[in-house]
Amino acid sequence: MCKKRQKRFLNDRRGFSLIEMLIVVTLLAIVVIMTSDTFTIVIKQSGQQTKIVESQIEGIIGLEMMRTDIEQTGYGLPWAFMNNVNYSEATTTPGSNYNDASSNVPRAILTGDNIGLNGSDYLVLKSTSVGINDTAQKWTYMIFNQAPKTWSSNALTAGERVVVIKPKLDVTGQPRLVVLTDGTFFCQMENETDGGGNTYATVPAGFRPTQPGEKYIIYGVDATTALRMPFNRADFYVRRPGTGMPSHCAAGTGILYKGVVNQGNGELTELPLIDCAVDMQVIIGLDTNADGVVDSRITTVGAMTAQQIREQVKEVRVYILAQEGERDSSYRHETQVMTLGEFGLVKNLDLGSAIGADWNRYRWKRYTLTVKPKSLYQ
Ligand SMILES: [Ca+2]
Ligand SMILES: [Ca+2]
Repeated sequence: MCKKRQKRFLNDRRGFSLIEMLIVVTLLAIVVIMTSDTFTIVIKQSGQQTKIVESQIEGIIGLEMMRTDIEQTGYGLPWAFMNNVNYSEATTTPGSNYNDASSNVPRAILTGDNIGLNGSDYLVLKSTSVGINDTAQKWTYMIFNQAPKTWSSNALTAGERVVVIKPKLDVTGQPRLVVLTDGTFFCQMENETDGGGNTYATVPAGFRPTQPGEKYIIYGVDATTALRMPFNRADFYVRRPGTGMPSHCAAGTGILYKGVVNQGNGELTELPLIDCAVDMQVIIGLDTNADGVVDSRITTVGAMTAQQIREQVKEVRVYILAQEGERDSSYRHETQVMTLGEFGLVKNLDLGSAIGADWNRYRWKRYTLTVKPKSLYQ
C-alpha cells in the first residue's frame, strides 16, 4: 500500500466526535425505554387475550354440554313401573334434596332457587343419557323371540348395566320400566349363542318381551356398576372448591360443575364446565294449557309432579355470569350490579359484595342458554 492511500484510509477511519456519541447514546436510551415499555404492554395484553380466548372456548364447550343434557332430559325415563321398585339417588346435600321418593317415578327436571354460591340456582336433570360413560349413550330394542338389534358401532356388550322399558304402545299408554316381581329393575347384558353358533349380547330372560309382536327398548345406564337408580342424573351448580380453585379466578367466584350421581355410592362425580363462575340462574317456561306455546315462567318447578313436568316444561333458560380472562389493573368494569334473567324474574348480582373491592378489575361475561327439551314427551 502506497503512503498516500494509507493516509486516506486512516482519515476515513476517524472516530465519532463527542457530540455524535452523546446523540447516539441518548437516542439508544430512548429506543430502549420505548421498546421495553411497549414490549411489557404487548406481552401483558397477549397474556390477557390468551386468557380471554381460553375462557371463551371453555365457556362454549361447557355450555354446549349443558345444552345437550337439557335437550335430552327425560330421555329413557319411565312414566310408570311394572312392579314396585325401591331405588335411591344422591347421598350428600344439597343434591339429596332433589331425590325423588324411592318408589315414585323420577321427575326429569328439578330446580333449587337461589340456594348456592352468591345465591346461584341448582339444576337437576334426570335421563339415562346424562351419565359420563359410553354405556349411557347406548340403546337398542328387542322384538319378541328375537335377539336385540345390533348397531354397527356403539353396540351394548356383555356386562353393561341396562334398564328395559316397555314403550307406550302398551295398553296402559305409558312407557313402563320392566321390573321383576322381586323389585329388580335393572339387568346386565349377557352373551348368548344361537343355533347357528353366533354369539350376541342380550338381556336376561325376565327382561325380554313375552308376547308376539311386543317390542322392548333397552337403555344403557352404566358400564360396570350395579344401579342404585333406573336412570342417570346430573346436577349443575356453582361451588367454590376448598382446594384446586384456578389461581386467576377472582375471590368470591366458583366453578360451574356438572355433578353426575355415582351409581355405586350416590356421591357426585364432578366435571368442571366453567371456571371463575359467579352465578347461574334458571327460568323454566311452561305451557299450562297444552296449546304448544309457553304462557308461564317460573324460577323453580317446586311441587310439580313428574307428569306435569313432562307435559308442561317447554323451555329452560340458563343465565350464567363468569369472569373472562384474568385480573387487569388497567381495566375498569362499569356495571357493579349485573342482572341475570328476563320476564320480570331478574336476579340482581352485586359484584361488589360477591367479589370484593377488586370487582371492577375483571371483565365479566353473561352467557344465556335457551333450550327446548326434546325428550320429555317421547
Ligand atoms: Ca333463581
Ligand atoms: Ca300455552
